Amino acid sequence: MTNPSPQPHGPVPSLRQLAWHQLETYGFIHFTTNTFTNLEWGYGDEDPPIFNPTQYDPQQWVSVAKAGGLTGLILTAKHHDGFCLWPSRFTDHSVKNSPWRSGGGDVVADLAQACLEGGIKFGVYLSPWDRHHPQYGKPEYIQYYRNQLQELLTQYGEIFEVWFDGANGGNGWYGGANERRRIDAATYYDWPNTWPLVRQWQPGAVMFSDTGPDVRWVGNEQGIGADTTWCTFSPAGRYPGDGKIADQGCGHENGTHWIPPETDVSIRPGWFYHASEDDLVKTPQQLIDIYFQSVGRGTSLLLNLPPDRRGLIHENDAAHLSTFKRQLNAIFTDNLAVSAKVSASSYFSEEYGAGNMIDENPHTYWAANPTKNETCWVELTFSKPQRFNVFSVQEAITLGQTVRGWKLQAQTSRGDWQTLTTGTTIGYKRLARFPAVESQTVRFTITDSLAPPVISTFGLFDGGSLINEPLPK
Ligand code: FUL
Repeated sequence: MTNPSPQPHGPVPSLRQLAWHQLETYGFIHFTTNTFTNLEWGYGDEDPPIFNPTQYDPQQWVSVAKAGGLTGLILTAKHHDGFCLWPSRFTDHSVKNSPWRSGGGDVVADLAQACLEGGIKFGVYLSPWDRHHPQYGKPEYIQYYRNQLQELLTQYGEIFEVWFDGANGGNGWYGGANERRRIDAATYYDWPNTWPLVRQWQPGAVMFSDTGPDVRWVGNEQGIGADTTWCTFSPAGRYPGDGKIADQGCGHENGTHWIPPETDVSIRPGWFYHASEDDLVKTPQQLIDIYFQSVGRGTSLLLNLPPDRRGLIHENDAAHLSTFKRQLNAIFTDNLAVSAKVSASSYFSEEYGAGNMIDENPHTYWAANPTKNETCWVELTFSKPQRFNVFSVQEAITLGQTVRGWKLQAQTSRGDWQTLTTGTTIGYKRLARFPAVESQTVRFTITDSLAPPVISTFGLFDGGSLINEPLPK
């Protein structure tokens, strides 16, 4: 007989989603003819010879990403303009016809290799909308799209994420037709028959689109997760590009599926490189704010780093990103909570005691076992007062997501309780910043949850002056 264990509540993540959650912060690489034409959306009539980077170095992209703490890179193998960064067998509109490496280059292969060597994950973006292809909008194009997907997912090793963009702007070159083509985004791409192909070719990859099936769009490109974020989401009747974005960020409490949000944002105003934006690279402080508002709200962060015309990540981007990471390390290196004595309102059994939250093992967790109407809390007591201004907490999401409300309090020297910060959901991770306090006793209360809470990690940190006043909610 095995001992009873806490049971899951509602939808739970698949193994591929669990692995994806743990990546937390990874990067986007937007690179194509747009880099050379100074556009954000190429029309589809670009001449392949304009793609000609002079100091192209994907290993530099990987080193910059790693210095910024990014755990993977997703490459725009083909953006809306249809130009392919690999020598696809199904089109001539690719690096094959660029003077770069005399037509023998393959950016997908090079970046896949650089990521492998650098020990980070590699993913691909293949734009469904193709403004170059003559058959775009007709049934034949869907086979072309799947053929290309097959090339990308079978020729370049392990892929961690496949990114399906929901954008469909209408007009384009389309083989010289120069017209506006409308598609019915609900049916045209026939996603229900494409997704199983991805599963077959890359069983470990998560698929992103506005609505999943594995990861959903957060609903904005500013780097801001919703203050209340449910990983649960009900996708029925929705499709990528349907324009229903109001609840993308928050998801659905009691949603039918586990489809967590990903927050995508560029380090610059544009997704592609423009020299005019060299002085508009987000500052380390802006990146820290983005981190707290994305990863800190239970989403993953997909941060775009666009290579320039040399084929390098610009010095400003590299410098801001590495400073951001140094500052993040300075904030999060020393978890004060691990030295506390911890007690809890209740626990499921000894095996699931509150000590599991501070044992630095994300796989163990505290499971509360409240009697009806009893509030769940944990209390941390230190041998001497501690100064802190940052808090982190994670739910044991292998059992689902249940917390609807929480508060963090510190006992003052007068013995009363000061509320430092409150919130709603937790999910994979919740971070909060507040004006620094010094206290010897801290209480974390779960004020509301769908089922008895299960908490896997808990942290208190002194971020010093790196932590500004909290942003308005
Ligand atoms: C959008 C696209 O239209 C942008 O160009 C960019 O690729 C962004 C990540 O997704 O939908």
